[in-house]
Amino acid sequence: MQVADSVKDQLLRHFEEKIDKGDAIEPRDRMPDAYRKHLIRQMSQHAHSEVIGMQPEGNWITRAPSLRARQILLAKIQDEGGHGLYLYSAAETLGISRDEMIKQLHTGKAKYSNIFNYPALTWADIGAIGWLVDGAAIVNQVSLQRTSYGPYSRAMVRICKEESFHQRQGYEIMARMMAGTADQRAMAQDAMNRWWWPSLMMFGPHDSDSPHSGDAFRWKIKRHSNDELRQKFIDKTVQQAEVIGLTIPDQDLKWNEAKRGYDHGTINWEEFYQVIGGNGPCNQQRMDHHKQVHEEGAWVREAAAAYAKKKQEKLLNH
Ligand code: BYC
Repeated sequence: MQVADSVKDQLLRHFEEKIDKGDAIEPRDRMPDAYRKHLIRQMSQHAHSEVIGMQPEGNWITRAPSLRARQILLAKIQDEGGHGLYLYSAAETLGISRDEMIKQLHTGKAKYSNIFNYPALTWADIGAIGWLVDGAAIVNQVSLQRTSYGPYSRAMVRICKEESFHQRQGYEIMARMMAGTADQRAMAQDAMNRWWWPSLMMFGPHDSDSPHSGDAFRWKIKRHSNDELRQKFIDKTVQQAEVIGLTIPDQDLKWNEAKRGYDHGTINWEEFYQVIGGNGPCNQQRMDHHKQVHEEGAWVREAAAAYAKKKQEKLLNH
């Protein structure tokens, strides 16, 4: 028993040394169970967000205002599906199956980003999603490129390259609308007003109210705090809004020379907890749609699994 304990201690020390040195943890490395669970929670939620995030945008494919806009939107949505797949695969290296992750999503055990529970009401919303939502996601994901778990960090490198194109796609839509008619400008400002605050919530609760941050920093899963990343996003986005003439819907937003960043108004955390607790405007619709499509796609998964099995049998028989 003592011998077993000392081997366990040694393995744990080895894990901690790797973390301290800044080395990546790889799937075959010994890791504490809590580290594994923490990553499964975060990575599966991240994957679910990418896939559920296809819904509000998918709603606009047939209504995009030009063929060019439609092609770009279609490519962007396909990218999001791909991001979900990289992340599910990366999470599977931690010993959880994709089926189990989907089950956790369907039973409400696993969350997905608050932001995708809001409706995309106009074409300007597609601009706001690309510019603000992907813009917020990039700030978070650039930081996650240096997260301690190797497969997660490598997935982030590829995802960030694609997200920066998405952010520009959204900004281009907003810039064009702001250069258009009074109605188009009003539509862009209305989308800005509705998406700004939920985008700030994407970074999670304030550091003082973030229960997972302690472990996340200790294990170098997080490299920057929720508030640090939110601040970074606000500082870069305010300037982009000014350039195209959009107003940030926050009367308390003002430059703070001492911190060389913007101070902002109070975030409505009551709304955030309602939305992530299942009571946002579109939670029911998003989950119903995901469940229905998952059921309808069962035959595709079965066919793919049968094909893979046959191929493996063939290889073994040769
Ligand atoms: N939404 O202790 P905390 C995209 C939960 S998709 C919902 O700070 P943590 C795109 C949190 O899970 C990109 N829930 O947690 C796709 C926890 O509850 P649980 C999405 C949230 O993990 C398609 C509780 O609040 N990006 O870009 O240290 C089209 C306490 O929070 C949220 C990611 O997923 C939220 N926003 O920090 C367009 C990034 N925030 O789990 C675009 C990866 C917090 O105990 N995730 N909660 O039930 C992360 O970086 C971190 O998990 C977070 C939260 C910063 C989000």
